[in-house]
Amino acid sequence: MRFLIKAASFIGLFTSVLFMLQCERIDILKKASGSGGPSLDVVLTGDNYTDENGKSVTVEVKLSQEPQADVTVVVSLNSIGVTEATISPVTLLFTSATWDTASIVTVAGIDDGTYDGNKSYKAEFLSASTGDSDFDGLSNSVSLNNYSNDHYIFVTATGLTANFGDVSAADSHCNSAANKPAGSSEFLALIADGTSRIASVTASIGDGQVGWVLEPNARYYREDGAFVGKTGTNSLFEFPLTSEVKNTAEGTAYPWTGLTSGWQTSDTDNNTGWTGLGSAIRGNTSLTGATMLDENGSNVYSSTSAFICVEKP
Ligand SMILES: [Ca+2]
Ligand SMILES: [Ca+2]
Repeated sequence: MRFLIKAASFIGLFTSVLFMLQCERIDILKKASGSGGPSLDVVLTGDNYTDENGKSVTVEVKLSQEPQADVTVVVSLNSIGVTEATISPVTLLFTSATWDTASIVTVAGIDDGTYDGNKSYKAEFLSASTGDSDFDGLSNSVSLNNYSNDHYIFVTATGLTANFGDVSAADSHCNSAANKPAGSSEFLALIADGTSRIASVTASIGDGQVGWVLEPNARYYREDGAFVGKTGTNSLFEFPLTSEVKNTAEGTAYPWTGLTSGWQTSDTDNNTGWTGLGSAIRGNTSLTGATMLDENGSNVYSSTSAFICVEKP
């Protein structure tokens, strides 16, 4: 009798050990079916940046292995990202039939209307509400940049006579200006010379541009934060500007432009390269209409005058 009880206990123990080993084996098989175990696979297709004009990118998301139950993935942006972009859709569902079919997530930059520069942000992916514990809490992310469409614009506090030589000398004057906005990058002078810097051949169209200094679909700001105006797809300001280039405390400045109010290169003598001893066209930075480009008219070359300077991207 005692032998029979011992035998039964032994068989029971043996069955339990066998069951445990079998469970372990199933678990090992399950984890080994993917190359590195369960994970969220995310692949960024194309560029790794959006921009404030709405450029979008797509991310392909799928699971690394078949789940035992449906897996929901929550899609979001990090705290900087929510101010810089939109993301869609915000949830993804993977089943045993769709786990290896990539779901497409679209991220698009948004225009925040402030001078804030380029921003780094993340698109984040987190599995939740899964019926398969192996897929609970898996996360992944993609790093992106949102390129700004905003730039500084200012008028130099000092000037040059109109025989300063060429457009690069005017650019240098912008970049060495004591009143250049702090923390900004490189500036170009908003002038035309008819050869290396042309804004428009036909009035107000923006055709035939050469080395032109304004960006398309961009916003320009004064250092005091005032929004001066935006450009269209033709890289020309949409008039009237919201604010004058120079703030009222700075007073009026008449910068060399070499432009007509239609952005064409002025045919006044000095605009053939900014080397002559004749006269050249000046604008008026206190105006917001198209005449801000040429309102002060033709002035003798020796009138020391400022430049309007615009920031490169
Ligand atoms: Ca921004
Ligand atoms: Ca911005």
